[in-house]
Amino acid sequence: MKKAFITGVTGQDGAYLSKFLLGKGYHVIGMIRRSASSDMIGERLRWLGILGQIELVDGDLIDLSSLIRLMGTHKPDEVYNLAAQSFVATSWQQPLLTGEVTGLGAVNMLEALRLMHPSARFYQASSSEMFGNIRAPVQNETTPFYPRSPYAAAKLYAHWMTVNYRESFGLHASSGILFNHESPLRGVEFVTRHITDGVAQIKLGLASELKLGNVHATRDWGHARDYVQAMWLMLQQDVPDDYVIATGRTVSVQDFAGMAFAHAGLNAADFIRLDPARLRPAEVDALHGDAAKAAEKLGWRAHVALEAMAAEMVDADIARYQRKAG
Ligand code: NDP
Ligand code: GDR
Repeated sequence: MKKAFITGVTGQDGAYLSKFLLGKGYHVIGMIRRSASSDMIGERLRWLGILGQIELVDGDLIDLSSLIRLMGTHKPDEVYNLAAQSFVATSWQQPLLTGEVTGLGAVNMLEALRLMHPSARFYQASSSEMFGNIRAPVQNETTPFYPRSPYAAAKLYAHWMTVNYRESFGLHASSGILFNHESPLRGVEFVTRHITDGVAQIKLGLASELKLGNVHATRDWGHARDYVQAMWLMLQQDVPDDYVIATGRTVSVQDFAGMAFAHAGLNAADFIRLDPARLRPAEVDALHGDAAKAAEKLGWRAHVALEAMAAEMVDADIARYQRKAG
C-alpha cells in the first residue's frame, strides 16, 4: 500500500486530495497542528465522510524538528505540501508569519526530506498569484513572475526553492502552479465562497446585502476536485517538473456573483454593495491560465464548468443554513 503524507490536510485541497488518494488505495497520513478547538479540526474531512480513514499526526510547518521526526518515522512515498497561510488579504496584515509558513515552511519540508527521506516524491503548492502584475495576457510555465503581495512573494520563494532542491540534490520535487480553485469546502473568506454564502443568507432572509471589494478583478476559477488530481498526476511522472493548472476560462468577480445569484433566482445588482475596506493595497487584476503542458504531459483537463460549480456551492450553503436552523 502506498503512503501519502499531506500537510494542510484540514484545508480545502487537503480534504479533496485525501479523498482522491483513499480512492486510489493509499494510506493517507495528514499532518495537523495543535489547536485549542480540537473538536473543530477535520470539519472538511468529516464533510467528505473520510475523517476516520486518515492517520492524523501532529506537526507544524514552522517546526523543523517535527517534520524531521515525521519523515523519519513514516517514510511516505509521496509528500504533498499544501499547508500555508493562504489568504492573500491577510498576508499584508501578517507578512512575517506568511513568510515563515508559506515561504520558509516549504523549505523546512524540503530539508526534512533531504535529511531523512530523499527518495520521497514531493509536491509543492505553488500559485498563479506568483504571476501577479501579469507580464502576458495568458500565463503558462514560461511567463515571468511578478508577485503583488507578501503571500505571492513567499510562494515564489518556496517555488524556486523547490526547483533548487530538484536541481541541487536530485529530489523528485514538482510544483503545481495552480490557478484559483473552489468548492463548497472553500474557506468563507475567499470571494467565491463569500458570495455563495451571502447568496444563501439573502435567499433565506438572513441578510439583505452582500459587500464586495474589487468586482472587476478577473480569475480563472476551477473546481478543487479536478485540481487535486493534477497534483497526484505530477508525482506519477518519471521526471519531476512544474505545471500550470487552469481551466483557460476567465471571468470577473461580478460575473461569478451574477451566476451565483441567478442560480438562487435573484438579481445580483439588487444586493451587491461596494465596500472600500475590502480593496487590497495592491491588486492582481487579471489571471488567465494556459494548461496545455499539463494536458499534453499529464493528460489532465478540468471537467467541472464554472456555472455548475457556482450552483453546487450555492446549494451547499443554503443546505448548511437550513441544517443550522434545524
Ligand atoms: P486552505 O487555506 O484551505 O488550507 C491551508 C492549510 O494549511 C490548513 O490545513 C491549515 O491548517 C494549514 N496550515 C496553516 N499554517 C500551518 C502551519 N504553520 N503548519 C501546518 N499547517 C498549517 O488552503 P487550500 O486548501 O485552498 O490551498 C492549499 C494550498 O494550495 C495552499 O498552500 C495554498 O496557498 C495553495 N494554493 C491554493 C489555491 C486555491 O485556489 N485554493 C491556488 C493555488 C495555490 P489549519 O486548519 O490548522 O488552519
Ligand atoms: P485570491 O482569492 O486572492 O485570488 O487567492 P480571493 O478569492 O481572496 O480573491 C479573488 C479576487 O476577488 C477580489 N475580491 C474579493 N476577495 C475577497 N476575498 N473578498 C471580497 O469581498 C472581495 N471582493 C473582491 C479580490 O480583490 C481578488 O482580486 C486565492 C487563494 O486561494 C490563494 O491561496 C491562491 O494562491 C490563489 O487564489 C490562486
